Amino acid sequence: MRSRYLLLLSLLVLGLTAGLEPLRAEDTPRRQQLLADLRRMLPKSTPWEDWLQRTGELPPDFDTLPGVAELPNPLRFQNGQPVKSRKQWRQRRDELLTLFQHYITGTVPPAPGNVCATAIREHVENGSRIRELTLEFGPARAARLGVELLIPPGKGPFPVFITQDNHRRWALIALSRGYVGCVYAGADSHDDTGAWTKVWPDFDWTKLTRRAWAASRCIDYLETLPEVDRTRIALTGHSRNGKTSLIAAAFDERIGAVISSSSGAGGACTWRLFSETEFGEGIELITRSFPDWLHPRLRFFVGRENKLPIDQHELIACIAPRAVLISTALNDNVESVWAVEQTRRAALPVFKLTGSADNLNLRYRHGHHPTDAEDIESYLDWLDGKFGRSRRRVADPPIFPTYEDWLQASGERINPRQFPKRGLDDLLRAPDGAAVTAATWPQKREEVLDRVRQMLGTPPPRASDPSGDYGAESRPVAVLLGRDSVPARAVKESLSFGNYLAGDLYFPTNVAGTDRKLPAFIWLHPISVSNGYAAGYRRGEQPYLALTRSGYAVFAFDQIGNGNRLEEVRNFYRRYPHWSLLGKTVSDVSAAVDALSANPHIDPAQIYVVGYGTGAFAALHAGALEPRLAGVIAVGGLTPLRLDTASTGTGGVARWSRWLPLVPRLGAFVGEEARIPYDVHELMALVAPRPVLVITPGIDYQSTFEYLRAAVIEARKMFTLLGKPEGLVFQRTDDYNHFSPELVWCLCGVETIH
Ligand code: GTR
Repeated sequence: MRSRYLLLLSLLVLGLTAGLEPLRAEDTPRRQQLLADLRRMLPKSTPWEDWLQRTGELPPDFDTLPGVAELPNPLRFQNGQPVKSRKQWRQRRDELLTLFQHYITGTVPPAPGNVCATAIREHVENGSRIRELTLEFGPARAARLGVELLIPPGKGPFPVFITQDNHRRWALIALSRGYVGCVYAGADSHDDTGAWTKVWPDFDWTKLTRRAWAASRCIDYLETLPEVDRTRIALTGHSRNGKTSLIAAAFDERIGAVISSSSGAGGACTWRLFSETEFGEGIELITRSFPDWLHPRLRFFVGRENKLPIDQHELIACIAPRAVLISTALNDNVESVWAVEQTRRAALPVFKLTGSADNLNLRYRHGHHPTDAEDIESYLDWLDGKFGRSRRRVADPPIFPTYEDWLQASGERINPRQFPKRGLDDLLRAPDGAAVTAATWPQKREEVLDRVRQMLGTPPPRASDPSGDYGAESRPVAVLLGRDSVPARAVKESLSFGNYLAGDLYFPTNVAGTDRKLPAFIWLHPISVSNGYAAGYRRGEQPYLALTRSGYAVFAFDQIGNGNRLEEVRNFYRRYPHWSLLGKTVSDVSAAVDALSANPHIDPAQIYVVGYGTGAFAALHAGALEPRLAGVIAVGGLTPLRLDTASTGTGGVARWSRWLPLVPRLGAFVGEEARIPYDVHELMALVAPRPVLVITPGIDYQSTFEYLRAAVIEARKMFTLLGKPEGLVFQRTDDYNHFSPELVWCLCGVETIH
């Protein structure tokens, strides 16, 4: 361990580390410009400004860093070479830990080697020994750490359950289960690690990293005790302490098992898949709200998560072959079930390579962020299994179906070669090659619609429903999902619509009791697993509330796989193997139109759909397929499908099909994108002449601006043909990809994009 730290350190000092961006003087003006842009886009963070000032650091020259939208393969060195053996994995692990220190955790000192216990006080309670002590270590033994041990009756050796100060009651449960509980002062409630920055001034480790390093110092001491079984040392912590625990386990191989309890962003959720785009905490929020938790350098990557040379699944991979339990609450805004399942999927190859495929487990609990005694008992059940104390295996299967699950459930094998190659230029050509006219468009339109429907799959029979109270979201569920309160001047009407779905209609108060009919928006949220239509994390007002305040009716519901409908996704493809999740969402939008059209406060001729991220993709499909929608607003994340090849760096059509099988049939066209039967410009044209507003953020790695512009230009030809050239509006924001408060205001007509 110690020698590893020294190795990492010397690599850093010598600047030989692979993958760190080269510093070239000629790039400086560009990097200064990048910083100026970031400063303009990001909300102010004084600690970050201070750090910039102090260090003179500039963002990396992003053009020199490869863009990887999907979770990077941990079994590939920075230089692109594959990791083929366990021995090579050891080298790769060193490389990863060095990169983590650079971008996330800061640098850590070598193990001090001189840990000793002082001020030991011990008493006995019901046969258990309660020992309080102070560890001293480091240069001149200047660093101190308060520790409490809860030692079961008997001689041992006992397995150990280490946790941070505020989880002392967890350690009591561990004691009851025959573990030595070790509680250390590395939490907000009691933190001895803050003073260490002065003891080791040459290291830029962050708060969570110091606390992680503190767990290792506990182990230095524990290893000297005869009561301790040093082969069975576990560490756990919740939330911020869950992040700490993962960092500790990644760096310290003496930790045999780690439970990441709702660790979220900077823990078991990756920056790529739990960013503001997924209504997750993301880099901007976490580095501003908690500026000392993680390295300030991370903030350079806001909106450019694809450029981060590492991601959190690789921190977990560094723990292999040791055991990891990722414990997650289904509706906890701090985390996301889909994100942790992707983390597991991407880290698993390392566990397989190191012969421990069964050691990366998931555990789910219902509800929100807190845990209770049963959760901790079950963490111990899991530990007992991993430490050979019981034969029980505690692990939950994933909830989200994968592309492979769909292949299996549907039995479909699509041969993309049977589909003709198409560009973006066939919109105005009839099947016989003739130019499409306004008169022949209805016929061509049907043909295009058929191709869209074919990809979304076969919908089951559907009948309409005017909506009603029975089945509406109850208040406890609304509280759980963070949408129980409504601002002044707005009212909320919860109702059940369509196939027994819960939706909420928000009105400005001044419409109640009048016969005014309002225009309405149907709000389509992005991937937002924990909280559905209400963003779990965001800066500023919830979009649906801002729209309501500006005078619109807004209808919001959770799309399948999100919020109150998270678990509905689990068996979807077993139930409807030839349909699609996106097809289901489009059908739910139609059901929402049924409900809104029957509502006395709504003008049925003015029902619009507004979507962000995956919601924007869904909104365009809904606009194309549901003629009663009056128009579409689509924000962020769009690239024409046929041009979205591996070279765009967006993640390609795999992100609609393989990461999350929204349209699984698209998955067959990965590598054969030119043969995809329909495309984004056709969806826009299908909405014409009804208005379409496409907004693309200036920094959006899931969207290729030039390609999207080409699609808009093509689609606009149809708007022109139908006499409404102004019906298709394309705007680019001077911002990174998030649904910012400023953007919402702009949609409301309050401010325009600068
Ligand atoms: C939140 C923070 C999360 C999580 C949590 C906690 O405020 O945004 O990342 O760590 O605190 O520690 O309880």
